[in-house]
Amino acid sequence: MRIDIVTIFPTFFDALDISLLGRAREDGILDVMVHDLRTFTHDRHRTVDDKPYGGGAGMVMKPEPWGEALDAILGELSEPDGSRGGAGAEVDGGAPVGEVRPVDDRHECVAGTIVIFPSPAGEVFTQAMARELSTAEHIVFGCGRYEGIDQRVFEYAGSRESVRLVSLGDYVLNGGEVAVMAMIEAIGRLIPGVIGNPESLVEESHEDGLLEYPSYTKPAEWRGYAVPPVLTNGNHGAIATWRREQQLERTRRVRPDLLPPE
Ligand code: 6GU
Repeated sequence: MRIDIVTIFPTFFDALDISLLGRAREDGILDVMVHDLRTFTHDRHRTVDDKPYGGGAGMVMKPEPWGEALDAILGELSEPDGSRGGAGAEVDGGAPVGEVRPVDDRHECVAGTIVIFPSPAGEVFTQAMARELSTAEHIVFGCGRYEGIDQRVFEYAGSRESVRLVSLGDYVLNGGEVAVMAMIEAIGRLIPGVIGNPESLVEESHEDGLLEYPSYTKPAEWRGYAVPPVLTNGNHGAIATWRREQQLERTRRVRPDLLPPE
C-alpha cells in the first residue's frame, strides 16, 4: 500500500519508522511519503492560512497550496477533456464529499486511490472502516490545522478521487496529525504480512463486535490476586464459554451501544 500524508508538521510522522509499521516499510509492504504543505507555497512567509470569509474566530487553510499538493500526489490533470493524467488517478466516481457509505460490510474493498481528510465533522472511524481501507492501493491523508481547510479543496479532491472526511470520535484535537497516526496504525496492522501472527488479529476488541476478554499469565497468584481457576483446568470448552461471558459482561457494562438492540 502506498500512503501519502500532507501536513505542516512533517516531523510528527517520524514515529512511523518505529516498530511494526517501520518493519512493514522496510519490507516494502507499506510505502509512506510525508509532504510538507509549505513546499507548495510561493510567498516569502510560506503562508498556508488566512482569515475566514464572513468573519469569525481563527484562521482557515488556503486552497492554493492544497491544490498544488494534491496535483503533485495524484498527478496533474493533463488532458483538456478532463481525463486523468497522473499515476494512480483512475476514474473512480469521486463520491460526494462527506457522503456516509456503509462500512459494516466486511467484504467491501477500496479500488485504487482514496483521499481522507481527518475532521471532527467527518464520519466516525471504526474497525470496519480500517478493514475496508486496508484493501486500498493508495491512501492520501490531508491533515488540516487551524479552523479547517477551505471547503473548495474537498470539492476539488472529490473531482479527482473518492474523498472521505473521517473523525476519531466526539472530541476536539488541534489538527489531523494525531488522528492520521491512529488511522495508519489501525489500517496498517490489517495489511497481510504486517503482523507476524494473523491469528492474533481475530480475537481482538471490536473484531467480533464485542470488547475482548481479560488475559492472564504466570504466576497463578500475584500479590494475593488469583488467576480465575477456569483458565488453569485445561478444559477448553469451559474456557471458551467463560471468555465469551466475560466479553458480553464487559460490553454490557462499558459499551452497551455495541450490543444489538433487544
Ligand atoms: Cl480527525 N480531527 C480533529 N481536528 N479533531 C478530531 C478528529 C479529527 N477526530 C476527533 N477529533
